[in-house]
This record gives sequence, structure tokens and C-alpha cells, in this order.
Amino acid sequence: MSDEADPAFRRDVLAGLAAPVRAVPARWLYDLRGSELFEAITALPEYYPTRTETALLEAHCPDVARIAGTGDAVVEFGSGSSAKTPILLRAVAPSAYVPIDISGEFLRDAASALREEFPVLPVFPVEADFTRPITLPQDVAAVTKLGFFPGSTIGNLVARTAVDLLRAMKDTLGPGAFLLIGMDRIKDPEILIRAYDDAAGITAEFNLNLLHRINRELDGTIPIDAFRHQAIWNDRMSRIEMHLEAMRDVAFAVAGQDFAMGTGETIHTENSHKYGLRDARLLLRAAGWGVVEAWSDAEGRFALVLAESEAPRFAP
Ligand code: AVJ
Repeated sequence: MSDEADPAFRRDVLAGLAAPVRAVPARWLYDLRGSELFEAITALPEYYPTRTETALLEAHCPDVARIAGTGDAVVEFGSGSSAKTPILLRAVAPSAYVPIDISGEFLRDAASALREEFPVLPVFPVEADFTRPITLPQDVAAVTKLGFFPGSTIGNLVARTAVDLLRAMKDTLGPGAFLLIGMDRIKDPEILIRAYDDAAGITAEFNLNLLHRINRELDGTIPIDAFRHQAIWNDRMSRIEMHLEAMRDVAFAVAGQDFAMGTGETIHTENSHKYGLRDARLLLRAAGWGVVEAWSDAEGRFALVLAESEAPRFAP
């Protein structure tokens, strides 16, 4: 087996391919090539979320600063290497910036990218898995926190895990915290499907890259040309699903184990849940966050939601 093989990747792929409904966790889509392809997706004409959210941040970060106040510590969940972070930092003028990421490399990139534009802003990177509560650096103990979770990444999670994550964020950020989160809204399925099955085939390449990665890192013999990218709208679950569909009967091996799939069978590779504004409020409330304000674009495609940590209270 190749040296780069990650034991967790091996475990997830072998378990996922053997399951009655085949599925591989979406995070394995993002190797170096996958991350490059996702960057390319964000620039596609059909993929509205990135540009819509960026415009909402440009328009409403001053409102965020007005409501949440300035001088907080901004705590970003996930890599802050994107163009979105400076928009928030410029408006909020925080006393510190705390990027949290599981990858130390992403963190270093994010910190150095910001240093130029914000030379005097104290940056305290935290290398950690933010799905669990984290102890933030002592340096920001005394200030209120503004959590930042853009990109509608929350949509990757099913409701149960999404609530667990939002509750972990509440515990990490502490009393009086705010959370600014991007959520993609429910809309015409045609628009959604085009966003996840673009004409240039970049999303297809992004999805199929998982099979290349399995073959390369786990000694796989998957005949990749026998698979096609599929994006479907699951209305009952209110989500876009990405699958890899076998176009003929196939047999292959991964890490020494044999697998077979019949024509039309799929490997489920990603969920992207979409939320109405009421759904968004309920999801946040279930995790102890009260929505203070939500901003949307004129077409109602995307929502930028500001929530405040709720103190525990008696309820009838
Ligand atoms: C990075 C999870 C927000 O769900 O829209 C884009 C990933 N997948 N096209 C999304 C993705 C296919 C994206 N997120």
C-alpha cells in the first residue's frame, strides 16, 4: 500500500463500500486535487453560493459590527484562507483573530495571508478538531467571541450532527457569544442541480477524484470510466446528494478486499442540506443559539445568519 495511506481513510472507504447503502464521508473529497477542484467550483457561473455569500458579507458585516459590537475576538471555524475573512475583520475591528483548523498547514497559510493586510491584529491559531468543544487561548479569555462559520459547510452535516457541532461551537465560544453562519437556502431544484452538475464538468471531476484517490492511496483497481457523477435533489431530506453511479456491472479491489456493484448502483459521496429561514432558526435554537438577524440576497438564494448564545432558562 502507498505510504500516504491514512488509516482513517482506509477504514472509512472499506466500511463505506461494504455497507448496504454505499457511502464515503464527504471530507475525503478534499485531498490536494479535490481542494483545487473545489476552488474552481466556487468560480463557476452555476455555483452561486460563494459569490452570493461574499456579496452578503460585503453588504452586512457593518450591521454585524453594529449588533455584536467591535473589539470581540473573531473565532473562525475552518481554514480562513478564503477571501471572506478580511471582509469581516475590516468591519468588526476585532481585538484578536483565532482561526481553528484541523490542518496546521492551512492555519499557517491563513495566518500569513492575513498578516499583510492586518499587521497589528493578534492572531492565535488553534490546531484542533472543532466538532468537539475546544479550550481557546488564554489571550482571548477576557473578551466576547464572535464565531464565524461561512461557506454553508454546515450543509454537509445531517441535522443530528449539525446540532452537535453548533452546540460544541456554543461551548467553545462561551457566554455572550455571537455566531455568524452562512446557510444555503431551499430553491428551485433546477438551479440547485445545475450548481452541483455544471456544464464544464468540474463538479463531476471533483466527485470522480475520490475514485482516483482510492486507487492511488489504497491500492484500488476501480475502473473509473465505468462511473459517472450524479447530483440529485432529495426533497424529503431537503438536500442535494452527490453520488458516483456504476454505468455497468463492475468488480474491483481496494486494499486487498473485493467489491462488486451492479449497473445503476451508487456510492453516496456528499450531502448538501438546504434550509428555509424557519428551518435555520430551529436548527440553531436546538443547539442553544437564538437568531438575531438573517440577511439574504434579492433572489433569496443564500442566508447569512447572526445568532446569539442563549443563556439557559426555565421553560414551561
Ligand atoms: C463546501 C460543502 C459548502 O455543499 O456546496 C460544492 C461542497 N460539493 N459542489 C457545497 C460542494 C459540490 C460545498 N461545501
